[in-house]
Amino acid sequence: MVIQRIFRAVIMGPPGSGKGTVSARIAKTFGLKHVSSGDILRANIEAQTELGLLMKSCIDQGQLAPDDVMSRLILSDLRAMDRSSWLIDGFPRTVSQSEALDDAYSVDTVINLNVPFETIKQRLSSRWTHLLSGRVYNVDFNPPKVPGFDDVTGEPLAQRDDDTPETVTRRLKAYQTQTEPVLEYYRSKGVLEIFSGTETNKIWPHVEAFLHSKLSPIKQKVS
Ligand code: G5P
Ligand code: MG
Repeated sequence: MVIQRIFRAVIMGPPGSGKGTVSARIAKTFGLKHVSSGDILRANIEAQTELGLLMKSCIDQGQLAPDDVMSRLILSDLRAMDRSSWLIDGFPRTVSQSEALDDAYSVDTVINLNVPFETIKQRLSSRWTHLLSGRVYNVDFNPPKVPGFDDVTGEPLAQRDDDTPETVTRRLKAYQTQTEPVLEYYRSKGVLEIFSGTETNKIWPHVEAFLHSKLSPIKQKVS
């Protein structure tokens, strides 16, 4: 079965709340294209592009990249997939970015993962990432088949430079001051759906059931 009409969604939540993990499940189950602003920035850093070199110190320090840079970057990616249904992860992150997105597209739903900060701090210290693809692992939750190596490419995994405890604290602060107001923005538009919990495997069935009410799945349920 295919999705009948174009569906545009945003996934929000604090750093480490499971946006990437849940997005991968949504993409697999419902066929939405997953656009992750952080993955795009890290791929640019890995490839040492001009953008990557400019944004690296900002990201490593746990600060947000400038609104105009981010809005241009993501909107140009979205324009290239005008006929697809998509799910954006990590954008918008400020009210100004939300307005830029709104000017170009109408968002059908905003999924917010509401996970306590204490849970997040524990998770991020044990996250390992395949930086080029954005695939994430966790030594306790979803370890790679071979420790230290990506399941798909066999390439080595790395810890993100912004996953140190000090930088995680700064990222959580930036989330509270700059990103939480975006939740109110979407609540007032009537498109915000909140999913609370401390375990992705318990949150996921609720997200999946909610999306089932709006979309046709393309595949069997993921475990
Ligand atoms: P990112 O890349 O968007 P964040 O900080 O928003 O980064 P992050 O860290 O990528 O979010 P996530 O995607 O929400 O986290 O979470 P995840 O990776 O799926 O899960 C976190 C860990 O927990 C993983 O190891 C996972 O396996 C594990 N896990 C998941 N569920 C469970 C569970 O139930 N139990 C356990 N034990 N573990 C679990 O942005 C990075 C930077 O880029 C810039 C900013 O500088 C930002 O800080 N940036 C922007 N700047 C301005 N505007 C924007 N729009 C920007 N977008 C990015
Ligand atoms: Mg992520």
